Amino acid sequence: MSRRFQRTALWSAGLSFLFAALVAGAWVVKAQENYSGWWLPVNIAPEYGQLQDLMFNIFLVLTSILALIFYALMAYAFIFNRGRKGKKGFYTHGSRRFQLGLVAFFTVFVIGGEIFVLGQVTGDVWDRMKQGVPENALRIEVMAEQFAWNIRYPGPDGKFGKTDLELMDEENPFGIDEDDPAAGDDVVTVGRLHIPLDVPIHILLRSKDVLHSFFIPVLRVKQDAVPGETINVWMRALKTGKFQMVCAELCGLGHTAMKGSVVVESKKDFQAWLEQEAAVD
Ligand SMILES: [Cu+2]
Repeated sequence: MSRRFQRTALWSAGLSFLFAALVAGAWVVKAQENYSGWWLPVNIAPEYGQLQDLMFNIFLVLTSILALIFYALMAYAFIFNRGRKGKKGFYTHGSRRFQLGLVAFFTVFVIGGEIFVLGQVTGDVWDRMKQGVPENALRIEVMAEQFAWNIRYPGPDGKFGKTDLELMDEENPFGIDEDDPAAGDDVVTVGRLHIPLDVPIHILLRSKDVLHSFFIPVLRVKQDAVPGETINVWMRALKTGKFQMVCAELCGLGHTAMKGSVVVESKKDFQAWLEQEAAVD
C-alpha cells in the first residue's frame, strides 16, 4: 500500500469518526431536551401528521437501499481492483447494455418505488394539509415580525375587532382599532400560542417585514410567512402540554429570538385562560 493511500485512508477514517461523533452529540442534546427522544419529535398531529412521518420513513428506507447498493459497488471496485504485484491496470469501455440496464433499473426504482409507492400510500395528504381547513375551526391570527410571533385571538365573543394599518406600532402589532366594540375582548400574546385540545385551529399567517417560517415540529406544521399575504394553515393537537414553536427561516440577526411555545390545554382550561386574558386587556 502506498504512503499516500495510507494517509488518505487515515484521514477519511478520522473524518468519518468525527462526523459520527458530531451526530451522536446532536442526538444526546436532543434527548436531553426530553422532547424528541432519539428519532423524530413526538407527533401529536392527527392523520396528515402521521402520514408525513410515514412518507419520511418510506423515503428513508428506499434511499438507504439505494445508498447501500452504491456503497457495495464502490467497495467492490476498490477492493478487487486495488494495486497488487503483478497485476496491471487495463482500459475497458464497459458494456453499453449493462450500463443502460443499470440506468433503467434505477430510474424504475426511483420513479416507481419512491414516487408511485409514496403516492399510493399517502394519497392526498398535501391537499388535506393545504386546502382542507375545516369550516368550524377556531381562527387565530399569527403575525410574524423581526423578531417575534404576535398572536391574536378573537376573544370570548368569537369576533376579531377591526384593524387599521395606521394604528400599527410596537404596542399594537395588529393595529387593532379599540373603538370597535368587537375589539374590546381581543387577546394578543407574544411568542406563546395557546390552543385547545382536539379542536381544529385555523391560523391566518402573515408577516410584517421579511420571510419567516412558522414551524411547530410536534404538529408537523411548517409554513412560510410571506409579507403582503395571508396564508391559511390548519392543525389539530391530540395531546396536552407545552411544545416548541420556532421560526425556520433565517430572518435576520435576532432569528433565534423567535423561539416560542405552543400550549395545548383542555377546552375548559383554554376558555378560562382566554377569558382571563380578555379581562386583563
Ligand atoms: Cu423569523
